[in-house]
Amino acid sequence: QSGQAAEPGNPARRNFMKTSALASLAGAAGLALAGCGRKGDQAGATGPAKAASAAGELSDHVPPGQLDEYYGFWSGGQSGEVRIVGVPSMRELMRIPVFNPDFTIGWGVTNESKRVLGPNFPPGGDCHHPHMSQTDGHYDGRYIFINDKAHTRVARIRCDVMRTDRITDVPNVQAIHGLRVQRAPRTGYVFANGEFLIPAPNDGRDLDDPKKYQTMFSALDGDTMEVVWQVLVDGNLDNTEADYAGKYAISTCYNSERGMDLPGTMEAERDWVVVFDIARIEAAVKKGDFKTIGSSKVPVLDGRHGSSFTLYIPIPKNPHGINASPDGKYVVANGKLSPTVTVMEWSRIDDCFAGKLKDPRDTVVAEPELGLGPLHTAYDGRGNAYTTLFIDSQIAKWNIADAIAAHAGKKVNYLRQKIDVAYQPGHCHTSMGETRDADGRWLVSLNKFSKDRFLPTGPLHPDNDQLIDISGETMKLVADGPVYAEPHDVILLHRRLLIDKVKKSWDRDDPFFAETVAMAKRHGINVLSDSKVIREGRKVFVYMTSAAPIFGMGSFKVKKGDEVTVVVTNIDAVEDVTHGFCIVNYGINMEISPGATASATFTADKAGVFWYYCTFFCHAMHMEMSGRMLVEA
Ligand code: CUK
Ligand code: CUA
Ligand code: CA
Repeated sequence: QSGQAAEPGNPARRNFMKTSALASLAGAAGLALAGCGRKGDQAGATGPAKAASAAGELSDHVPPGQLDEYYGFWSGGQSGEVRIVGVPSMRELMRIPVFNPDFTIGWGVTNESKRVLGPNFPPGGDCHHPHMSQTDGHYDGRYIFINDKAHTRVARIRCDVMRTDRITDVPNVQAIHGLRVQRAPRTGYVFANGEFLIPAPNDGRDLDDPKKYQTMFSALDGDTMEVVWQVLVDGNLDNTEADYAGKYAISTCYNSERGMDLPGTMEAERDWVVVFDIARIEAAVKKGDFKTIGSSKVPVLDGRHGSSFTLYIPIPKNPHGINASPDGKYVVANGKLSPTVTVMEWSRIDDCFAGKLKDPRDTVVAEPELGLGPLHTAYDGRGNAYTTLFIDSQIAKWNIADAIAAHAGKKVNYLRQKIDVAYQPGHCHTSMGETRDADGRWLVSLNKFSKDRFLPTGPLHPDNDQLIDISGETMKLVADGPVYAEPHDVILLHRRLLIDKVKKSWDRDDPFFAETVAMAKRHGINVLSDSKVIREGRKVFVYMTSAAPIFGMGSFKVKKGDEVTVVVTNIDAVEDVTHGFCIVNYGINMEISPGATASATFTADKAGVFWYYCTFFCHAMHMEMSGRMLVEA
């Protein structure tokens, strides 16, 4: 690839995008952005680097039959799902329904999925931040946790079967945005930010008294998925992060003003990050130093200014992302409306909690100016950081040690390079970059706008997730990856962490369908061999096997008005022979992969003949894999 490949699209279009983004931000509040100059360009590398990389350049080409080196787990935004994408090929491998109904596998249709979603699950979700469980700062391959901003929930995905297994409603708050996991000694806690300010309890009181609105930081137990404590904060909460020692969590706040509208959130020159001292919080919970709100039993601690277990560090202006460096030493808050990012040192946070610093700002060791709209920062494990600049449509590469030296007054240039991305990046993420194993090979820039980069698809454009080689001295754009709306964040992990842990068929004793199998047992059914109808009053249970190309039952009869539960067990032992079970005109479809049992319950409210058939192409005689449900009037 030539260096020219790094020059995206049409420069005039780029400038137009920047101007309009600036105008709308500034215009909304009648404010100009602070530090609007392009001083950040002093590295002289806004365009692609011309120098050839000393290291071999990386390619996105993965030949047919070859496996990708990395798993990428992409959040699906308001689609409510998570996607598995191979990196570097950027091929979508699988979708994992989480908060969204999905007719392909019957998520929201099957009883097994409804047990996870809850019986009256609300439609959809808005998931931003997927993070894998860790042990001592390394991915451990157990779970991926993800937030739902739309319905104030946190979900867990099992990585052995790539299926959502728990969803927890978080009480006392509204809209979970930031989400991270405890890195050490293990996950452990899952930290979740409540973003919006609401009355407590939110039952109709104090509607017109925003001074009484509040929000909280929540910790879930990653093993039980229970909310174990909450901490009331000043301001609101945006993104969150954890340290590498297991001592702290830290969240950005963009609304220290407690504004109820856009201008209101932009009044102050500085907002803050709030640091949570986990040991002190646990001690306070143990001591009973908490209250509960409404019908929730979750301990709520008061972590507002003056509390001994929180620390508020002023940060310019409406900070957004917060990212800990993989050496375990620093954490970076991204300024959004300030052209700066703020680097804090964890050991100084220790000192501040210990009363050894007189000003919380003394935890700050650098505040480099990078460009317009810094949102998120990623790391290469070689001392460099990569920050997305939303308004500039660039990634800025900068050196942490040099930024600290510059802050101390030395004449050094911490900026290494800026690369144009297309267009308007939100998150960026490096391979293994949120763990001690950051390997500095790939960076993905999750761009919110694709504009002119792809064939037109109607007024709704895909996002553009760009793959950038960071293995050498200079960043190189390698590939564009169009994606369906709207991934916010991604994690990239080496395949060695999962490739042997992922099951290729279901274990018969898997908890995901254990309740259904136990029900069969109560009915005297061996689901591996029996195809039988059991009637209990108006409830009818239809058990059948499936083995390519035949269901264990060619027809069954029920009466109009019966509540029917169909239970299908795939007894094909052959890897990849998945069956589906769809009843025509009845809204039922479910996927049954090898070794699985799946079930769905519905009311037979239409009399007549209704064919059921297999929806996954499983055999030469797949079309013939069908049967009849006979509903007597
Ligand atoms: S994000 Cu959720 S609003 Cu920067 Cu993680 Cu965009
Ligand atoms: Cu079974 Cu198609
Ligand atoms: Ca603010």
